[in-house]
Amino acid sequence: MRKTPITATTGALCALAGWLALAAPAAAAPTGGGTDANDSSTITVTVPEATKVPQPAARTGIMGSEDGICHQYNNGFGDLCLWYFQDFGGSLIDLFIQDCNLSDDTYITPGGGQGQTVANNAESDWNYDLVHTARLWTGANCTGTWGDVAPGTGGNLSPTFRNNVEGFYFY
Ligand SMILES: [Ca+2]
Ligand SMILES: [Ca+2]
Repeated sequence: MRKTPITATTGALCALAGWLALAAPAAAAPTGGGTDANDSSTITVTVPEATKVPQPAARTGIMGSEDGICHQYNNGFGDLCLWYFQDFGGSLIDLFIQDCNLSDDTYITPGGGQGQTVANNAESDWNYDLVHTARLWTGANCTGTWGDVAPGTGGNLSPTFRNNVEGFYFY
């Protein structure tokens, strides 16, 4: 089942300072096997620019996570943002802390899908972390099939993962 795609060329997805023009094909999967979580198509829409802030230094606590803003910290750490629709469309959730159970999380920002459960409901993603890869899983508790989103990349989730991500962690 796919949600109805929308065109995502305008409109504030959240309170972001600006836009970063990135025509971003999915990067190759890192070494060590596995698959890329995103499809291979080139996305021509812009991805929201990260809100850059000078903290925190470690991925501990919950500062800046799930506040509706895609953060990137000055040490290169950042949120994994997931969108309800393809092409970074609809409501998003920003996740700074790994979460292998997205069934108790809901989309935050105004837009299509706001308030909906995140698990099995994401169609696009961007890893704002420039240091760590985000590994997405199709099953609860980070089980099933995994796919990676390399640092500073994202796009539309491939058919394997579209509306089929239940958890993730950074590594
Ligand atoms: Ca955030
Ligand atoms: Ca959760």
